[in-house]
This record gives sequence, C-alpha cells and structure tokens, in this order.
Amino acid sequence: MARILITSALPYINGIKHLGNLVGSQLPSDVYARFMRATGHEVLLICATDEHGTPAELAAAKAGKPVDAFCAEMWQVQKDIADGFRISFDHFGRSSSPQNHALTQHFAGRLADAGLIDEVMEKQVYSLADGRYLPDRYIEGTCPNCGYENARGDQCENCTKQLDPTDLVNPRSAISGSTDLEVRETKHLYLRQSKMRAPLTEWIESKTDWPILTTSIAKKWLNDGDGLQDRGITRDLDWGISVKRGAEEWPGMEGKVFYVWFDAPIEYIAATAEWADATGGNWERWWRTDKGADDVRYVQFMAKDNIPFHTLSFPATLMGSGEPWKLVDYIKGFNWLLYEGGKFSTSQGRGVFMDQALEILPSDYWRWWLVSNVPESSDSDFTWESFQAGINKDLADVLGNFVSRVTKFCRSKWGEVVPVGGAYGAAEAAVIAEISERLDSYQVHMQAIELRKACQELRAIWVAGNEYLQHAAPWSSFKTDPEAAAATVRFALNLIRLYAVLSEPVIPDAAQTMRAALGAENAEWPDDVATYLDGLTAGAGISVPDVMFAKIDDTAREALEARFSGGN
Ligand code: B3M
Ligand code: ZN
Repeated sequence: MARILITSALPYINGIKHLGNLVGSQLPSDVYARFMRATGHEVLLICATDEHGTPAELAAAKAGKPVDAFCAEMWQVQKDIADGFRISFDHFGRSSSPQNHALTQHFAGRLADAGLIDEVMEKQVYSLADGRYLPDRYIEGTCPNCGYENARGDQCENCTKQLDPTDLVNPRSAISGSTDLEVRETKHLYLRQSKMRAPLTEWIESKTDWPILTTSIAKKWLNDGDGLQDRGITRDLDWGISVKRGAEEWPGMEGKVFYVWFDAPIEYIAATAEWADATGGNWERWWRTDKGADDVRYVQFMAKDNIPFHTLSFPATLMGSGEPWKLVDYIKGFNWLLYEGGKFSTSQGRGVFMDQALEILPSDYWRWWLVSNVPESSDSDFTWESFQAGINKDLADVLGNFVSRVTKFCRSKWGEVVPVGGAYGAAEAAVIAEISERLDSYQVHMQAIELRKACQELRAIWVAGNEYLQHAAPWSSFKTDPEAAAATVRFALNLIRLYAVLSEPVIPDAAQTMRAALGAENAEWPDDVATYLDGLTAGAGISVPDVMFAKIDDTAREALEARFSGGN
C-alpha cells in the first residue's frame, strides 16, 4: 500500500469551464484517484479555485460585484459542478485562503533570504481614469508595424509582432477606453530562476519515466533560455496576496500583491493545509519530506499549457526555499480536446460547458466518452456523432443491455434471487481466463495512467460477458437443462458484481446502481477472478435496476449539434 498525493490543475475562478477543461485535469485525476483508492492505497486528491489576477477582477466588475464576493460565489458554482461530475476531491480549496496567504508570504521570505529575489524598478502604464496600473493585455492601440487598430500591449493579433505597451500608437485602456494614461516607475520583485538552472536540469533529467509530452515541453523551456528568465512575481493590483517577507512588511512593496502564477501552485500545499484544518488531518505528512512525505508518490494532472509553470517555476520556488518540500514525482499532461474539429469558444458559445453538460445528460455519459477519448497522445475531437456512438454502443448496448437482460431473465425464472444449482464448466473457465488477463492489463494501464487503453480493456471485459451470455443462451437451456441455466445466470450475476467494482473509477453512478442491484455495496476490488466470480451466495436477493443508459437517437443528436454550434 502506497500513499499517493494527487493534484488537479486549479480552475481559474472567472467563469464556468467547458468539457475541454474537465478532461484536461479534474476528470482524469478523479479516475486515477478512485482506482488507487479501490486498489487499497491511501490517496489525497486536492484541487482549488485559482482566484487572483486581473481576469478575476474584471469578471467581478462585469458581474457588478465586489471581487471577494464574486469569487466566493463562483467557488460554490465550480464546487457544485465538480460534485455533479462526481469528482471525488478530498478537498476543493480556494487560493485566496488564509493558509495560502501565509504560505505564499513564507516562500517569498525564504527565497529572499536565499538571495533568489531581486528588486527591480519597472516602467508601467497607469490609467488615471481607471485608477490602476494596466497589465500589458489591457492596453490597446494601433500597431506600429501594420497599423491594425486593436493591437494589444503584448502582441499584435493581426501581424503577430510582439509589442511593448509603449510601442502602441494612441494607446488606450482596454477596460474603460480612456486615453488618459501615463508611464510610472514602480518597484517589483523578480524571482531569479536563472540561478536554479543546474538543480532544475538535474531534476528534470532524472524524470525518465515522464510522458513525452511533459518532458518535451519542460526541456524546450529549460533549454530555450526564455523559460528560465528571471520572472516578475509581483503586480500592482488590489486583489491578491499582499507582498510580505514572511510575516514582515516589505519596504517599498506596500499596496502590491503577488503575481497569480506565483501563489496558485503554492495553493496545492495550502489547500492540503485547509483540508487538514477542516478534518484534523496532518498536511505536513503529505508535503514535508522531513515529516514523512518522502514515502508519498505525488502525481499532478494538467493541460499542456500549464506544464512550464509546474516543471520550472513551481519547483524553482520549492527548491529555492531551501526547505524539504515534496517535489512532484509524475506529471500527466494532456493535449487539447477539440469541438467538432475546431476550438471551444466561450465568447461564441461554441461547445459544451460543464453546467450545460449536466443539464443534458447524467455525468456518467460524459465521463465515459471523455475518459475513453482523453487527449493523451494527441488532440482528440468531441463530435456529437462520436459521443452518440460511445453512449449507444458501449454503455447502452454492451454494459446496460447485459445488466438488464441478466437481471430480468433471472427475475422471470427464479424470482429476485441468485439461482441455486448447477455448476460452472468450460465456458465459465474460458471467461475467467480471458477476464483475468484483461484485468491485469486494465490495472497496468490504470497504474500507468494510460486511460484510453484502460477504457479499452474495461470495455472488452464487458464484451466478454455479453458474448458468454449469447453462447450460453440460458433462455434456451432453461427448457432442457434448468440446472445449467441456473449456473449461467449465477455466473452472469457475478459478472455484474465484478463490472460494478471495475467500472467504478470511470462511471461511478452506474457502478453504484449495479452494486445496489446485487446487494454488493461492500464488494472490494477483485484479487483472484475465479474466486470473485463465485462470490455471490446462491439464494441471496437481487433486484432489477432501472434502465441504466438511455440511447441518444438521431433527432436528439441533431438538436444538440444545432444548439451548441456557436454563432450566438
Ligand atoms: N488556473 C490555468 C487555467 O485555469 C491555471 C492553472 C493553475 S495550476 C496551479 O487554465
Ligand atoms: Zn500589427
């Protein structure tokens, strides 16, 4: 038994996420956590909302709410949606928590003591009308290169030229449109990441088992020069964690806050402290290698754009502190989920958002399609046709149909009990042999977090039951050899119990339905398949569950296609 710390990238607070965000961290982290718990490991699954930064301030302003109230509300919304998708977080925290304030300030103090922080005077654009400094992206004007009128302060979208806000002709605030801007000098803290090159390189080189996607991105930024540039870790904003050196004031930094990407990964630790405060748990046992965390295996889940921050900046913070913090052992990064061949778009209403998904269909339908099509080795494409096929074929025709046929046939011939009599023979032995092999590889894929392959095995395990039932045909044998038919149905009911347990990491609600039908609420993960498939007591009660998966017909699919195609 191992101890496994799992974190899912923190969803940004400013809006409800789409299915692409769900499949890129929260959902796979949950599948892995559920599998690891089911196979007897001690697991802590942590996530939180990422609440600071300009986008949060602007989203709050747009909603006409104070930013703290806005964040509190959106935290609840995101938490409810995660619950709706049955994401089994042990704690869903908030990066604005007091624990994160203290820890972020603590790290800044330690980094400063280690000589890893520089104080730098910078020129920043201040908007008198907005009463605030404007980050580069919030300054617009005419591109000096191509004359495009809506170029942003960091880059011209039209000609792709990288810009400084001071390059823009006729600059204006993207927030208010005001041109009453001035350049002011302001002091900021820079993390001297460049000094961490040697330990970071050595650490990344040692991670020979990481997925190629993760290491290739990490090494690109490491060797590119750019990735390890010294990086500003403070901002002139109101909302955020005040810049302090540990518990002390930081002269010259009054009224400034830490950059959102500095405090967000620290929230992984702080959220664990939040969990500990709420439950009486011990967070240091998960995070401090001097307090037991050297036994922990730490796995992170994230989309690929977040990889540089997790392979360079956050480890630089942890290592640079000079304290014994637990570093990540394995980073599972994901490619993009496309929507009907293109991008999901919030502004155009293109694609399905997490709240809408749950209004349309139960969470297991989404979980099954998303996990079995998770963008592991390349991007994957959500299409309604593929979704319809996945639900109708895999869930309804294969799994749902098996459960329904077996339980209904049982009820019609023996009543709601596990049939007594008969004995297993060669056909059952063949299924046991096949499933034993497939179970091994299902477990290997799950342990390796190869979720697509794991789903293929799971599906094949369901198919094995269907084929067995088709051949054994108890509805025919019942007339000539009722004992044989009893054995077949008893074996098939045992298969349902096995399916409940094995399917739980991916489709937990359906698993619960199957468990309940078999009176197998407490069934544990199988060890030996042959013994397991003889586990139900003959004569014990069963029930016929309601239809587990309804098919999606073409009319319904077309309506969904039209509804989410964008253009609003
Ligand atoms: N909030 C990225 C995002 O929402 C960012 C992840 C932080 S993980 C520490 O896409
Ligand atoms: Zn341009």
